[in-house]
Amino acid sequence: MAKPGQIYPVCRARLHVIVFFVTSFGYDLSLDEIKQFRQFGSKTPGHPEYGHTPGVEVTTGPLGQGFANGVGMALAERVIADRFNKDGRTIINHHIYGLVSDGELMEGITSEAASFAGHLGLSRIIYIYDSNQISIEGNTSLTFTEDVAKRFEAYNWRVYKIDGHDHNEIAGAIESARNEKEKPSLIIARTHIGKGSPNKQNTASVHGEPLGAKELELTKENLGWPKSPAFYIPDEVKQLCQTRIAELRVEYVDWQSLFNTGKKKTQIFPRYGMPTFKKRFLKIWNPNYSKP
Ligand SMILES: Cc1ncc(C[n+]2csc(CCOP(=O)(O)OP(=O)(O)O)c2C)c(N)n1
Ligand SMILES: [Mg+2]
Repeated sequence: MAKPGQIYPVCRARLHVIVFFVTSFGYDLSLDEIKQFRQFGSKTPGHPEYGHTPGVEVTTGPLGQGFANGVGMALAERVIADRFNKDGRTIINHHIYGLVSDGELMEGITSEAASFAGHLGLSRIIYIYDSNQISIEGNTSLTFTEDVAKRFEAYNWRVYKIDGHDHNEIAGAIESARNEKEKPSLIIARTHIGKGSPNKQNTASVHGEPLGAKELELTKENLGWPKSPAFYIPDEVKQLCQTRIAELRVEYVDWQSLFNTGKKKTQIFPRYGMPTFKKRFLKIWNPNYSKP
């Protein structure tokens, strides 16, 4: 899962955590890439790229684009499931998770994509709205006072409201959303940007500026974290990742054998055959694509 709308405004600390997860799950992406954050040609760009960063299908930059990408991915899940899940084999069966922000929900593209997802009832979508009520210019009360829950209910979405810092509430809402069969889900999580920072919590400066050495120290003190190293990941988190990787390895092997069983029987993209489909599709998607 990545923040769909934008990778670039993610502050360095959060990006560090995302890169940690991507590297932990076996992708070839080092922490040094953070130093190239938002640089043209780097592996952590601030603009849309496809298949560029290991472990990341698409990067974005424009707010709302990731929200819409996720809707496309959810549509693909249903279309492909319809074609592949034959003869009692369920080989396509996944959810699309996303973290979306105030800025994203302000964008027009989000409304269009949300309306379409609600119309089709793409219930595999589970988006968590990081409702910190702070955007780049300050408090969202400056420009954004609509009732997001009512808007999404009107689009035919299931809406939940939770405290975004309460782990049990997060887990409970995700569980309910996973059981939802008719509508996409939006979990509105009330959060506080820069939580724990004594002087900067709930301020717009946390959005893009580093906290600064002094405030970082105060924040860590306040949270009861060690002051060094600067980028610190608790052992429990590392352990959790290791356990999950082991579980996913087993799931992956099981999935491969399910996929390979009866592969010949399942006609993939019967109109064109997969190679032709790929060739045509990739030509449109990437003009430099040259493989036959
Ligand atoms: C279409 C578009 N317009 C403007 C921007 C510039 N921009 C980057 S982040 C941001 C808003 C940040 O606030 P929010 O989305 O609430 O993120 P948070 O800081 O709360 O994580 C804006 C306006 C952009 N990236 N894309
Ligand atoms: Mg915000």
